Amino acid sequence: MSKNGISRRRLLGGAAAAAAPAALALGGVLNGRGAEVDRALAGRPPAPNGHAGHSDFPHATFAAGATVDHVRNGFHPTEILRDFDYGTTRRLASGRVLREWEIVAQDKKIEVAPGVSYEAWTYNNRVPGPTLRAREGERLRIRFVNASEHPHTMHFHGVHRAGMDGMPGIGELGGGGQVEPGESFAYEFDASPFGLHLYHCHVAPLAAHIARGLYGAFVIDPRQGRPEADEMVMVMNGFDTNFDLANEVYAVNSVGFHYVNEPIQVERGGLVRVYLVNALEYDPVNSFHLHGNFFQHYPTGTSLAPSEYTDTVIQGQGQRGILELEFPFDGDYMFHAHVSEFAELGWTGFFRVGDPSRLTAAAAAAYCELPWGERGRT
Ligand SMILES: [Cu+2]
Repeated sequence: MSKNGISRRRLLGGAAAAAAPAALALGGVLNGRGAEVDRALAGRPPAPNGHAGHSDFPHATFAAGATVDHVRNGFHPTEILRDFDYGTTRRLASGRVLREWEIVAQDKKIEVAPGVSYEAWTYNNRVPGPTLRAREGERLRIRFVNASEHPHTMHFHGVHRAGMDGMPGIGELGGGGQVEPGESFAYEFDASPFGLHLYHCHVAPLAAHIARGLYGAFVIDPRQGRPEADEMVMVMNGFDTNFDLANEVYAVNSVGFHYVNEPIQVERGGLVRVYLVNALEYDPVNSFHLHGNFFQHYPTGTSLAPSEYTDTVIQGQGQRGILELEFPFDGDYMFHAHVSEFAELGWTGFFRVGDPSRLTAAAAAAYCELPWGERGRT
């Protein structure tokens, strides 16, 4: 509940029961909870048929045509998607590979929806932090510099000694506990097990430190590698823009509706691999649902055999999985949280398969179907 006693969840539920126009409902819901979000949503006009309207607009976003200032943010979700940070490597006398990174924590204001800013805490000036990628069995060294105003750590998921766990109070004698502003520490451990993991700050209050943006994906490739694919990272996150312990904006890679404005271009028939991580705080469950297709799901990426062929995965906080799929047909295919409330507050995107300008009329008619039953770009 927020200070004024209005819960977004309750209002959304009430709005749904009354079949109120979603755009109006969202505007009303967010009144008093986030004036900036309310203004951003004001670009979505109501439609006469009672659905969230956008008849003049090809897609539903916070504000038609508006985007955040990616340059000022210093990162771009379309680039983050395929940006894997391999660090630098050198061979040790033993013949093993030592892989190293430097990660700096800094405070930084970012724009998470048009006109909606957030006082983030960042790893290397971006949210999510860099996607660190290594190979099973390598020696990893991550030099962490805390240039923030607050104490932080880097807590890696994986197998390592307690002193390297990034936990305040544990390993303090070795300097591996809480890293105060101006301090630094080098985490060092072996890359194990292979799979899709994450790292995040572990300073209390934990939810607040994570929610501010201190998290990132951590990929350990199996020794033998995985089949060649168009690989991308999706870190599901959210932003509590008024600090009432509930999120106002939901996203993949931080900017609400970014992949609606800039669909993810992929090749028809090519293997696509998605590294999907749930870094959401304040909501216990997140999910990923794909339209018009199914994917193989490798939970935590720790097995080379998929566990399920599906179109929806559910992830609790900190869970992650690898999705593999091919698109057999050209067109735009939506993906979104199947928690509909999240989808309507930013967690919605599209894959764009092939060249839309070459779509047939029939394909174009089905092109870009929106979750509330309307169609764009027909
Ligand atoms: Cu922290």
